[in-house]
Amino acid sequence: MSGPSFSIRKRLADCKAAGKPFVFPWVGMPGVAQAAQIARMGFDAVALDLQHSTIDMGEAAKMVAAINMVGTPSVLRILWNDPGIVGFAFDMGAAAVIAPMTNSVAQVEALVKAAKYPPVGQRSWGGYTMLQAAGVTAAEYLKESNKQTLVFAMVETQDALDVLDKIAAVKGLDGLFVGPSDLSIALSNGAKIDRLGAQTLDVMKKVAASCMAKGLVAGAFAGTIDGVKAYHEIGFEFIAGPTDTELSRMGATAFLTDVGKG
Ligand code: 3PY
Ligand code: MG
Repeated sequence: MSGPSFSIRKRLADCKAAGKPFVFPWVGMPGVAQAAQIARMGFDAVALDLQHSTIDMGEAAKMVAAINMVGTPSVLRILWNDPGIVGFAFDMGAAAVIAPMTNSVAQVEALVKAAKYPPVGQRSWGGYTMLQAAGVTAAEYLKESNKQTLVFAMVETQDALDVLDKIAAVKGLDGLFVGPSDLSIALSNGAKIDRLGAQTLDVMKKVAASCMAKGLVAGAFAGTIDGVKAYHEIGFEFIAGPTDTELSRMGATAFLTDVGKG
C-alpha cells in the first residue's frame, strides 16, 4: 500500500467523484507537534506555507515527517521557485509543491524541470525520506513519482495572466494554484485585497477553464469557509482552507460564545 505522498492523486479523485473539494489547512506556525495534531483533524492534506511564515527548511522537513507519520499528505508552498528548494521539498516527502510568483513560461518550465525526473524533467535523484513517505522502493519511486506527486505553478500576477494558456500548456505541470490576495492586488493596481470580489472571481473562472482545457488540477488559497464554497462552485477542486491561526481563532470564538463570553 502506498504512503501519504503517493495517495494524493487518489484522494483528489475520490473528492472529485463525491462532488466535494479537496480541502487543507495552510500552516504558518513552526512546530512538529502542532503539525501532527493538525494532520489528525480530518483534512485531506496539510499545507505548510514557507513563503510567508517563519517555517524554515529544516523545520519544514521535520513537520513534513510528522504529518506523513500520521498518514496525511503534505503540501509545501515553497519560499520561491528555485530548483534546489523544489527538489528538497519533494525529497523530504511532500506530496505536492506549490511555487509562488511563477510568471512566465520559462519559469514554469524550470519548475517542472526541477520537480520531475526524466524524460519529463531533470529532477536530481537522492535522499531516501521520500521513499518512506511514498511507501515504495527506489525503483517504484522513480517509476511512479512523476505521476503521483503534484507540482503547481501559482497564478497571482498580471504577467502570469497574460500568458495563462501558455503556462497551462507546459508539459509535466500538474496544476495551477491561484493566490487571490496577490491576484486581487494586481487586478486593482495595488488598491485592495479582494479575494471574493467580482473581478477576482471572473479572472479565477478563466484560470479554472484553462485548467479544465489542459487536464490540470485547479487549485487556490481560499482562507475562509465562504471562500472554499465560492471557489469550488466556479471549478476549483484543490483548495486551501483556513490558516492555522484562523483555525485557532474559530475554535476560540466558538468556545467563548458557548461559555457565554462571546
Ligand atoms: C495569495 O493569496 O497571494 C497567496 O499567495 C496565498 O496566500
Ligand atoms: Mg501570493
